[in-house]
Amino acid sequence: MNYSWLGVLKAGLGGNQSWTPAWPDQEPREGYDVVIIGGGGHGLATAYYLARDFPGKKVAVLEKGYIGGGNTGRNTTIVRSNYLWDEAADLYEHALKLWEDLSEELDYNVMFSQRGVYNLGHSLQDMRDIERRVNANQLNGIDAEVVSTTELKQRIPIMETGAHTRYPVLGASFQPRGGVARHDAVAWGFARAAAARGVDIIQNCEVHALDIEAGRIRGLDTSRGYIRAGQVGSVAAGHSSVIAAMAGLRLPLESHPLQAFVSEPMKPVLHTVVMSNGVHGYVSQSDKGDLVIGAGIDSYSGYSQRGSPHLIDHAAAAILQLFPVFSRAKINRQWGGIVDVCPDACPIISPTPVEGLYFNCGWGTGGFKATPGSGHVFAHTIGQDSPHPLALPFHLDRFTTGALIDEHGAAGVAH
Ligand code: FAD
Ligand code: PYC
Repeated sequence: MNYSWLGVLKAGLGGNQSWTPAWPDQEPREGYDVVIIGGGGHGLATAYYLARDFPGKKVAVLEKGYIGGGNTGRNTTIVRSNYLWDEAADLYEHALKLWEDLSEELDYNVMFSQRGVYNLGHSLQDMRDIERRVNANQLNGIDAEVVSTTELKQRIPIMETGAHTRYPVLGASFQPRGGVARHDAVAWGFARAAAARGVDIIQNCEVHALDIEAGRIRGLDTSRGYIRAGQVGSVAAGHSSVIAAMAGLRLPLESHPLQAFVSEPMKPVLHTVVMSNGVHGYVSQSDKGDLVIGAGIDSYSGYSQRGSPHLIDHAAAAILQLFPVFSRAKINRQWGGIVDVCPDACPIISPTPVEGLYFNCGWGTGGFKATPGSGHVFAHTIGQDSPHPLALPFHLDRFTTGALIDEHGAAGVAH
């Protein structure tokens, strides 16, 4: 292919007829060894690692809309691994290590930018929690430091930290290796690399029912017909409870809208990511220049990918208290996604009582950062029919044994 500007111009004017698609648009086959429900980042990553690590298996991803059109394409792309408890820290750090080589692994630029993530403290209790979490992170070999207000002001001069403000900033945790990535590129990169290894990516294919016989999965009824399946992995984020109900299972999940918005693009002004759990807001600046701002979840449960405007209003007001310099920026777009929230703010990565049926869900407001790690451990869990050691603590059993992993503090977004 000719990549000169003239070549690109000619191809564009000719309707890009000479370009090969990044992944083929597949018709469903009669059956597969493994079917993944959900073409978000996690589903596509699972398919990629299955194809890479279990090359004998024929794998398909079924997506009811277009790939990345769920939370993957709606999230605010913050990546970090500074979780409190060992089990969660290990899982998210595994993902962060994979992020560091992901563009190379996929031969696709996912624009992973390690610009650092600050989590602000606004009260003495916030600061005690931050110190505890930073200590725990350091013990787990995760880069983390406590930053004083004076230091913060030097690093982010446009941030209002003073004691007279509505949200005085008493300090922060900082993870230098945290940052952001380009969300669609993550979906596209995994799709392209998975397809290159023989995975069928089937869009506009909604799963309507699961065919279960004698306690074992046999196949799926879809909007494009019946598909046989030896194993099925559900990675459907906000719709996980809907899929579980098809198998007669009830998962400990609530689906809530989570909203975000972007400003008009502007010149580079904020070179890092700033989050505040207390204020219920966070902000970063995309490579395109828009301020990317989000809030806590809407308090009601539901499946509308919209949410209610007062949360956006609240988040904008809070961010403006911290960054009065943004007060004249215009809001360009607002949207919502549906997140599936677990009682302990940790995911479920687990086999189920139905043989051959597995769930990967419950990432709530924070699953984007886990995408490669989640896909990797879920692929192992399905491929070996046995949980990956990093996935074991996130087994469904924990809701009966009581071995919950409470990550509400580190989840970073209020729920
Ligand atoms: P999705 O991308 O939602 O993929 C699931 C797919 O399943 C969807 O494409 C859906 O169409 C498909 N599906 C559902 N039902 C069916 C069916 N019956 N048949 C076929 N397909 C089906 N996380 C972070 O780590 N950092 C952040 O900064 C961050 N910000 C966020 C901001 C917002 C506004 C939102 C909404 C979420 C945010 N998250 C963040 C959370 C993160 O987006 C999710 O945890 C993560 O993207 C989940 O990925 P996924 O691949 O599991 O889900
Ligand atoms: O989990 O870091 C996170 C996050 C930031 C915004 C939404 N989720």
